[in-house]
Amino acid sequence: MENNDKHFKRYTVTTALPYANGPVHIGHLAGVYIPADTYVRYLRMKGEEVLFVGGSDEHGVPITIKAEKEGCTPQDIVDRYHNIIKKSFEELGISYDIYSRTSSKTHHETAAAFFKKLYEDGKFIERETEQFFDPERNKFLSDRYIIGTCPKCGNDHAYGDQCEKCGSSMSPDELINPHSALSGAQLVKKATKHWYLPLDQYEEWLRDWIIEGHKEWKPNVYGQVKSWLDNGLQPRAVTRDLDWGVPVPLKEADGKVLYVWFDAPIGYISNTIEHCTEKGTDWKKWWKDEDTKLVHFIGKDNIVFHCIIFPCMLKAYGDYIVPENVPANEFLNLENDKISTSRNWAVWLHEYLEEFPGKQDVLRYVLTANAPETKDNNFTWKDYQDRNNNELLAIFGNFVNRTLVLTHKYFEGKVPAMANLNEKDNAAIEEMNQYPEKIGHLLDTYKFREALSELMNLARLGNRYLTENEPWKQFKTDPERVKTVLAVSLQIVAKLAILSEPFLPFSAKKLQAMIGLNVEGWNQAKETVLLPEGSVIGEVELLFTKVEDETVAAQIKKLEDTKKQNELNAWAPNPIKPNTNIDEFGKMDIRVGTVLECTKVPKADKLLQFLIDDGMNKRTIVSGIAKYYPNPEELVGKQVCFIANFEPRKLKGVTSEGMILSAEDKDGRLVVVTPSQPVAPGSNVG
Ligand code: B3M
Ligand code: ZN
Repeated sequence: MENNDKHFKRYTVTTALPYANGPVHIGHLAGVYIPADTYVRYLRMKGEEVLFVGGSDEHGVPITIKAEKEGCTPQDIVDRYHNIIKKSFEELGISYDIYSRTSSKTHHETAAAFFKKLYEDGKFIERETEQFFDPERNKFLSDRYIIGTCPKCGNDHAYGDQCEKCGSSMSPDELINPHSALSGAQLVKKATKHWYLPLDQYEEWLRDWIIEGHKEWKPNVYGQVKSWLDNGLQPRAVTRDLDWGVPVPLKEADGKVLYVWFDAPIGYISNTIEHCTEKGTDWKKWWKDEDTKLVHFIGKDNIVFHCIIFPCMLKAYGDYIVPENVPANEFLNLENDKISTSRNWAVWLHEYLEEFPGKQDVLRYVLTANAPETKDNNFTWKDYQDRNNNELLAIFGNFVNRTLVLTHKYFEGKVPAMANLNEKDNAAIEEMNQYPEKIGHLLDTYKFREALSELMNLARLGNRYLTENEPWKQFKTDPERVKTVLAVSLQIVAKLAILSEPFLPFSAKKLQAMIGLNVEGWNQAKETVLLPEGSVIGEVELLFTKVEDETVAAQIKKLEDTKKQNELNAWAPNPIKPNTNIDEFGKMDIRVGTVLECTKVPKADKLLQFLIDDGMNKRTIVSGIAKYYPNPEELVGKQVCFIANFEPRKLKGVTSEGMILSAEDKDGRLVVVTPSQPVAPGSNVG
């Protein structure tokens, strides 16, 4: 069981290293970064020694694909997004001790040395396999660079690992006519050696450590690890034939790099080394001391890497500690649709910070209150507005503001003595004193949503107590009573100022300054009197402001525009037909005609009947575009292009002499083709 009673001397807390091929979005924040920061801030307030490590994951094929697409280098890509990510984390108050990156020299050295030690200790299996090779680019290709025809659905642009059209996952060997996405060349198979970590050899140890030893882990994590073990583990390749990554430190491994999921978790260690080197402190105590509690914050798609593969690497190495807990969250959806970087279906952190200045805590609050802790959850802008207006503003902000304003109004901002307490006062005091313990225990056990809800219950207690005692009605008749009520309320405000800091750091600091509270730590909140008689309350500012309907509407429109843009991007014109030639084309007699009449064909909701002046005669042509021209008379007088020598045919009793040319838009809408300027009816189109 987690050693809740074992007091660890220090904590190493890590967060999944986001791929530096795009910015971070609310799904990342809700899943990983906000709960981790809340946990770390709480630990620090308890006086614990904590190292909070983050960084960018800068290797892997998605980055090289993006670089190919943009015609730049992978380093350009990671430099761009590493800086965007790092800056936006800082602005949201994610309080890392270090946020570094895996393209750093320290990381390359650390990861290479880690591999070398396992290699020299004989921990790897070496295997030679046949892989697809691009003879034109003279390089092996990873699955994403191999394209071919999907054997399941015939999609001729399926990738070596997955067909995005039918969703089947596959190996490149299953693709029909596999060829290179880079050069288009037919691929050849070539032998190549790779090094494998024999995960199967660690099954018993993993079972003992996790299945027996950590039954307290979150069910979604524990369950996934158990099913991986029940299915049996296979040796896992830890090297790749790629040129972007940490080079494999072996002479025989030219042109090979460490598999990104081998090097990335070592990034936690190399970033620690980088930090401690800078500070002149010992890094090993954070990773090689049993008195250190290691906690990984990740999303559910990273469970196998953090609960099986990386621990096996650490175990194989020998003297590393392994995580005490991995409280992985599930996924957050956006407006009931999966968040997607490629479809730009996201609320990007850097854009939010720009569009909602000063509202970092609102986002932290909403994403904690709505966190996908046990199941996937959904973010909507309406919920964002409601939680801000009906919870932060109406409960927390309103209680604080009324208490402070009334203290200024009746007592010149001086805190009255907490005296003449009646039964109800004592009940409120007893209840308020329970919250530090209650919230602390929930945070210790990674229940952030529940912890935040208890914080709001403390604010509700304050609101209820103030409203029930109505000091604004009693000041004239019983000022002593008002002194007591405000004194008690001010102690609740002070508790909120301390206990809210892990969740709402910006508002907490602002409130602490307003009430002149010097926060010494979490346990200080257990004291009944935090603001003694005579302390002075400073100038009162609003902690939260209303989120207006227009603000939410603008964000929803932004998403709708994204959806429309995606449909446009997703739509591709039909493939060009086989070549024709001038002779073939010459058989078509295409003319311009002027519309004399245009009416619906009776009992045929799709058909319009045109009377066309073709420069020689008047001819009737029927066309299936009625759905797109609800007021067909609007076409009278316009000029259209039509095929004059099209075989006449009877449609719904009307003889049609020709075909009117229409363009079919991406959503199937038909639009008649007209000359850009008026020409004589009968003019040839060529
Ligand atoms: N770069 C991010 C992800 O899978 C991955 C995490 C690495 S943590 C060492 O979303
Ligand atoms: Zn398919």
